[in-house]
Order: sequence, then structure tokens, then C-alpha cells
Amino acid sequence: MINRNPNIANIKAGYLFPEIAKRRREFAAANPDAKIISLGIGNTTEPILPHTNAGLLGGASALADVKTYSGYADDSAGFTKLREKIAAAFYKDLVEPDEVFVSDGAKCDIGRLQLLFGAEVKVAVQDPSYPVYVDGSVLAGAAGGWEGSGYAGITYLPCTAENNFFPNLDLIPQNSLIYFCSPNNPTGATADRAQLTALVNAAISKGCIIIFDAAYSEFIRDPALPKSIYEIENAKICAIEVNSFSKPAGFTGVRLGWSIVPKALKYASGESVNTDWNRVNNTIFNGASNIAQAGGLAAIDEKGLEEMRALTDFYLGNAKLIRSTLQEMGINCIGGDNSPYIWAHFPGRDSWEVFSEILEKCQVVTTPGAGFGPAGQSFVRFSAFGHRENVEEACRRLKSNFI
Ligand code: PGU
Repeated sequence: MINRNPNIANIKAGYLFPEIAKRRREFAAANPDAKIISLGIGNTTEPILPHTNAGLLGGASALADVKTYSGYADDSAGFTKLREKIAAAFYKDLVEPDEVFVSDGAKCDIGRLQLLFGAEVKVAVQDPSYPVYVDGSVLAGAAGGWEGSGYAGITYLPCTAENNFFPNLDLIPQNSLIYFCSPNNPTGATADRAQLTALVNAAISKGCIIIFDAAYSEFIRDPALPKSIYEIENAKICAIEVNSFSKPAGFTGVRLGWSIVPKALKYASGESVNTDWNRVNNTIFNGASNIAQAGGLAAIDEKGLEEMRALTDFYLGNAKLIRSTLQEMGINCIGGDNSPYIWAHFPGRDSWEVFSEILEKCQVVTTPGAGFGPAGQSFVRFSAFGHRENVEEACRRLKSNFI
């Protein structure tokens, strides 16, 4: 029989969020009367707003008319108009439309991007981090080992209270692929201009490429904080950015995102990363849904951007409630101001144990910090995605039941 890809044996048995869903189901089965509230996975709950939805409906209707029907696109990179609008709306033309690649979401892009660098690449990740960076690298064979052996090819960059949740850049190996997420999932920390400038300078001096995950950039409210890595000088020669309509437009199920691969970005050989990315995508990806792209066009015109602002304001309102509740309870936490996640500290405790205690006492699902990396131990992530009444009820239960 054919052998299994050994890289699959090297990833953790279960992906974090299905594991949490399993524990929730087990708890629900044992406690049929429990009214469980999820502040676990960062999954949107509020409906898509009318103007954006009209764009989606228009995209669907166009398919039912012979005059406007469309099938496969000539190129997988997306509608030209959408590429132009993304460049203008989110990057104020700091990037060009042919540097924008529309996709079915940031997670899928993160998985495919590894193909550009092969199994030999060294990887550096913030610790804690969104699990796809490590699991995706392991699947691509880049980890050079088994989790129990410490994934020799992956360097963890601890982000802790001591360093204000920004890593020591001296730990980044030469010629490595750096995953960096800001506003951060799970810590909610948002890097400032000086920190991102230091990151870009470190990447350039060490011959690294940054994959900058800006999936939460539309939650930034502090005007001094950069929303894109390209606001930093020279980022175009060392950084790829991924982003998504999932959280700001409620497109988690619609599936629409994009990546930016600058034409100035080169491998050690001098060849163009942009050209390769186009080639890889045209080979294994047939483009984002044309309905989703029609929705995306509406989501970033003037009215659509107002809707994005309203939706992200709503979730930030939830974040404020959760954060102030935790603070009133005397629990140290960060995040929740320019991001939809609150990172709460339970010193000396095991994060899965805190997760279970919150579930049992409050019937509230959270995400244990250890699921995001070793430095997440003793932390728990609260997601601000939820209906307001559920978030209010979760806060009441936390205050009265979780001592
Ligand atoms: N990047 C970051 C940093 C994320 O947190 C998420 C979703 C994505 C990308 C995914 O974006 P898409 O465009 O929708 O593909 N993180 C959520 C959902 C869990 C998951 O497995 O994606 C979370 O709770 O962390």
C-alpha cells in the first residue's frame, strides 16, 4: 500500500478549534440543560449588512442571466476591479493592483504560501500564535521534526507580559520565514510603528521574508497604529501580507480574502516571488467565488466601508464589556481595544484547566492559551464575537460564578 505523508504524522492529532468543539459537545451531552455561550472560536455572529448583502445578491443574480453569466476566470487572482479597489481602499495605493491576489480566505492563503518556500525553509513564529502557522509549516515539511522533539525547524518567539507581547527580534534565525500577526491573535496586542519598523529592519538584515497576517486590521481604532506592514518603509522588499473579509464584513462563511505579494520581493536567487505566487495559484486554485467577489466589491465601496465600521464597532463593544468584567474581577488581561480578542492571565494555572473550570461553572466556552503555543500556558483567550445579550449574560455568569 502507499505510504502516508510523514508530515501528517508530525502535526498534532486534532486542530485546536474542532478539539474545543468536541469538549463543548461532551459537556452539553452531560449537562443537557446548560445554556452554553461561546466566546471560543473567533466566528462572526452578526448578519451581513444590507449594502454588502445586495452586492452578494447581485453576484448571484448575474449568474442567472445569459448576458452576465460568468464561469472560470482567465486568471485566479480575482476581478481586476476588486484588485484595484482593495489597493485603493486598504492601502491608499501603497500597493499596485497586480500585487493583490484575491482568495477564498487568509487561512487558505497561509497554507498555500508555504509552497513558495519548500520544506527546507526555517520558520519563526510569535509564541503564542494562530495555530495554522505552525501546523501549516509542519504539513509542508518545514518543521524538521516531530512536535515532541521540539520541531527543530521552527523557532518560537515568546510574547509575554515581560516583553509587552512583542518578541525579541534577536531570536529570529537568518534566512527564515517569519509569521507575524497584528492585531494579534490570540493576545490582542497591536504592534506600533516603531515595533514594526524594527521587525522590517530585522527581516532585511537577516535575509528573511515576513508573512504579515492583518486579518484584524479593521479593528484598529488608534490612528497611530499601522494597519498594514506596507506603511513601514522598505516593507515591500521583505513582506507578504494576508488579509480577509471574514471578520470585518461577516464573510467567515462566504469565504473571501486576499494576499499582497509585492513585485519588489525577491528570493535569494533574485527571482520574483510575485511571479511564482501567480503561477502557484493558477495551478492549484481556481479563484474566489464570483458571488463572494461581487459582495467584496460592495463591502469596500463607501457604504460598504461604513457597514464594516459598524460591524467592527459592534464587536469592539463586546470586547470592552468582556475586558472590563475581567478587570473588575481582578484578572489581568490585554487586548480588546484594537482587536476582538482578550488575553486573560491566570498565573500558575494550566490553561486547559481554566478552560474547563469556566465551562463548568459558567457554561462559557473560551480558548485555552496553551493551544496557541507554549507561551500561552496559564492564559485563556476570550473572543468578542457573539450576540450582545449572550456576551452580557456570559459576563454576568463570570462575575457571579467564577471566583
Ligand atoms: N488569520 C488569523 C490571524 C485568524 O485569527 C483567522 C481566523 C484567520 C486568519 C482565518 O481567516 P479566513 O480569511 O476566514 O480564512 N481565526 C479564528 C478562526 C479559527 C480558524 O481556524 O480559522 C480564531 O478563532 O482564531
